[in-house]
Amino acid sequence: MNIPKQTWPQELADRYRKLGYWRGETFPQLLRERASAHPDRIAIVAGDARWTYGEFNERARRFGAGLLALGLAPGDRVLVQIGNVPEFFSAVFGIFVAGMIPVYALPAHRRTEVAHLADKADVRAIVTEPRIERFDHASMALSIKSDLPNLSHVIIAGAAPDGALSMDDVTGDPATLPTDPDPQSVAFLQISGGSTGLPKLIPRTHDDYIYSIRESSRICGLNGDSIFMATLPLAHNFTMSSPGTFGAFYARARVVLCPAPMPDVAFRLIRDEGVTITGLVPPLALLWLQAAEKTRPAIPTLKILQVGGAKFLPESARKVAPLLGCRLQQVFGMAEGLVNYTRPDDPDEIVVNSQGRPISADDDVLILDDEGHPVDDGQPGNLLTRGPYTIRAYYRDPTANARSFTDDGYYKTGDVVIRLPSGHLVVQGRANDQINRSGEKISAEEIEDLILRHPAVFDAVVVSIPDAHLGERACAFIQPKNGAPSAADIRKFMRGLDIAAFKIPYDIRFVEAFETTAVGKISRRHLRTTLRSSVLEQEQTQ
Ligand code: AMP
Ligand code: DBH
Repeated sequence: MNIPKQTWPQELADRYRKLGYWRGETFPQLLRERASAHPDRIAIVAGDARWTYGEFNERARRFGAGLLALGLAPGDRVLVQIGNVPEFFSAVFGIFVAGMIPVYALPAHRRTEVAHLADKADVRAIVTEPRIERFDHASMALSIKSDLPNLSHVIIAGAAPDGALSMDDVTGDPATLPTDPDPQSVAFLQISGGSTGLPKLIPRTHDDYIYSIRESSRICGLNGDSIFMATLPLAHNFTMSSPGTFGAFYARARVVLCPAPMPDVAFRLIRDEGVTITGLVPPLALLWLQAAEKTRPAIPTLKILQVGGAKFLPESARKVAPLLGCRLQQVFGMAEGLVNYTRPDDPDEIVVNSQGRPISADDDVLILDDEGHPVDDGQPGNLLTRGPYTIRAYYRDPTANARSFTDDGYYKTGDVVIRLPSGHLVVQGRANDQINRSGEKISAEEIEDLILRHPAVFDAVVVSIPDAHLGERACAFIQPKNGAPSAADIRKFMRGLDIAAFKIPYDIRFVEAFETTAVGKISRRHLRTTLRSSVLEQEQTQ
């Protein structure tokens, strides 16, 4: 029954409860209450499938009871790797009602990432689809299962190969389901892109996450008539919680699943389903704007287009209202907690130029220079934060915790921001070594470690470079040894490492040697800074 708890200091926990932030609500209760109050209201639309709140709850309960019937117990972790199909929700809420803890993997994750997450969270089962975008996820899950003795079941939303179970066959008697979990216990493990190593696990409690979705849906004006379209992957924290699908369920609204984020598909779905709000990463928002420049789409129901996950430049931000006929909302969030929104009644200049302000009056935001001194409004500094929905530690990761949290509980976001006098934040970039490729966070260190496995590589340094289409892209500098591999060799080798394809750098450059100091070794951060500047200078002179 090893249910992890996330701990804020007692006096803060008392304060958050007293102020009504934490209300003792849990995810099983959330779904049960909506299903009993509005059993026939449509909760989820996906293609021809329309699940009412009643049906959603029944499916989740049957699946949750099925997990118990397999011998899994409350507190067990279950990894979910499912694309934008409704089974994502019956799986996740089924795990919730069984008192178990979902661990989310992105569809793009491959064996290296999924095996790491499964091992780190010590999961008992993986729930996945047979294939997502032509990749055989079922076989991958079975192969991971053969390596992890505690991972006893692979469950497939769809037809199951030998050795796996079909989700439809994982059913049980809902009377066996446990009582609701402790609202302060961990509800699920979300994942972080991070700046070092493989993804880290983020323990979010019922109380803290439900506070963030409740306030997010209020800020975004969701109500029972709202129709939220999930355009980005469902497992992404933005799509899940800002206000996302969970915020929509909180507000008793409807969720429409978009099968592909391309403008033609999305515009048609917005029109056919009367979508009122959706969220995009900046490169997709640009694609929608380009399409709308050619042919103005007839999407009058769309009230809010949210853009977040990476910096949306003011030039593009300005075009949203005239071309799409809706209001822009900038969202700057992180799976670790803190989420900032521009508000519907903010002046246009703030909506275009800032990434929003925090959800809560109790979000403590510090903006510090490199020596740890607060900077004035208008000056860039490192963003640190703590508050009623920001974690105080990663799950089972003392090394990352020592690096990412201060002694007084602040999370060091790694973002460099400016605070405006109104409290809105303007994101300037990252202080640490992360590449934000279209909202997919890539750790420079992780890619370096992967490249270093190539037998002809002596050393590698990966830096982030601005990119017109992706926002940022990775550029890898490689110092070869014995022989001269080509960029194509390196990419082929990396594809063989079973990692998410978005991590393989296209831009690979070879160097004879890296700069060293008299002492012999130079800090990687310094090296990354100089290499990055050299690329920027080169690109400017071209
Ligand atoms: P993660 O910790 O993997 O959830 O990624 C969160 C990070 O994404 C933040 O710390 C920022 O670096 C980045 N991010 C999210 N939203 C925005 C935004 N609107 N503008 C700029 N960066 C963003
Ligand atoms: O990028 C993110 O992680 C993100 C962006 C917007 C996020 O977690 C969120 C909103 O909640």
